[in-house]
Amino acid sequence: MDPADARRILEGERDRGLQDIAATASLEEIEQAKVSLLGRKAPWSEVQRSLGQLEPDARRELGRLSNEVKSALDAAIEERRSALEGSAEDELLRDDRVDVTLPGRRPRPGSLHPLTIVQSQIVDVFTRMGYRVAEGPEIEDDWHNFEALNIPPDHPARTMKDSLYIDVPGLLLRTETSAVQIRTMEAQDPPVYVVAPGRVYRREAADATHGSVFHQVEGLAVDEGISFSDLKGTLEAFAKALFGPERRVRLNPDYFPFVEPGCQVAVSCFLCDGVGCRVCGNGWIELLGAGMIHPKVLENCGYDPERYTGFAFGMGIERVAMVRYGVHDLRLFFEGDVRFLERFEGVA
Ligand code: 2NL
Repeated sequence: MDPADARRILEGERDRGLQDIAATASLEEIEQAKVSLLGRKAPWSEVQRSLGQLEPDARRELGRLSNEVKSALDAAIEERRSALEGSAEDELLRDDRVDVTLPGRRPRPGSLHPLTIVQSQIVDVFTRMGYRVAEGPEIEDDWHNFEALNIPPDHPARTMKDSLYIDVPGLLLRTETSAVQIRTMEAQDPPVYVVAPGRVYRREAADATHGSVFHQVEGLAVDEGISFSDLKGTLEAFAKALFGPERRVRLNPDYFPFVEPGCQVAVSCFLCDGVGCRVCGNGWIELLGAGMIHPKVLENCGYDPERYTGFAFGMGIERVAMVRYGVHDLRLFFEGDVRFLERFEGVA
């Protein structure tokens, strides 16, 4: 190869190479440029291979030029490569950017069911007075649900019309949680102070104020020397704890086979304080049934009615929740409509 041609090729390749390298836009293009400038078939390589046939002076001079061209191209390639690597990283950072100041998507909090809220408020009042919580089966036998409670065989509650029997003879869905208290008394000696919250079942046509399942809290205190005034004082403390310190209770005679005497308990209205309003009508809200435990019931549980006396009471949780939260349709408690349930977010 003519030395002048070789020089022209080397200088041309250097100029073309520096331009091509500067024009690359990606790491792949850099690799392609490197092959076309310094690869085996590149013009620079051809010159390099022909150097051996030149005169010593020309070979020395062109050899130096060839090395300079290669160093210049190598340096330009490396510089461009690191520039492109840097911007690839920039691009990645830009695409993956997270704005940590954006408000998060808030998960909607759940809420306790209003019946759960009211049940635990009621139970808490009594556990603070020293009562224990008792639970029992929802399928009961005739003894615990009726017989032990002094409910006679011909009582209407016992008919298929009012109770929900299952297809095992002698068993039914419990109609009150009294059965739990009978079990408690059978299992331990006095003193007994228990509350029994839970689901109970009645055979009733469902409407705004009736369902076939509802919830109850019953309470029971058996000890030596328990009197009717203990019953009244306890229920008064309960009414004040649940509905405010101004509340009073009113007792009217009533009949339940498992108590004697029995009464119906009303609480002075928490809205009008007994004057009469939209919530209560005449100033009083009837909330509980109660009474002194019938001696027959104590005897049925193995207690000596000459030595021990006791009181008992029962209330419907739905009824308490309805007056407390101004709910007029019982079905709202059982339908699970979130528009109703979310009103109780944060209530506890
Ligand atoms: C009501 C009436 C009442 C009782 C429940 C009871 C339990 C035992 C012995 C005696 Cl083991 N009594 N419970 C007494 C009077 C009334 O509930 O209206 N419940 C919603």
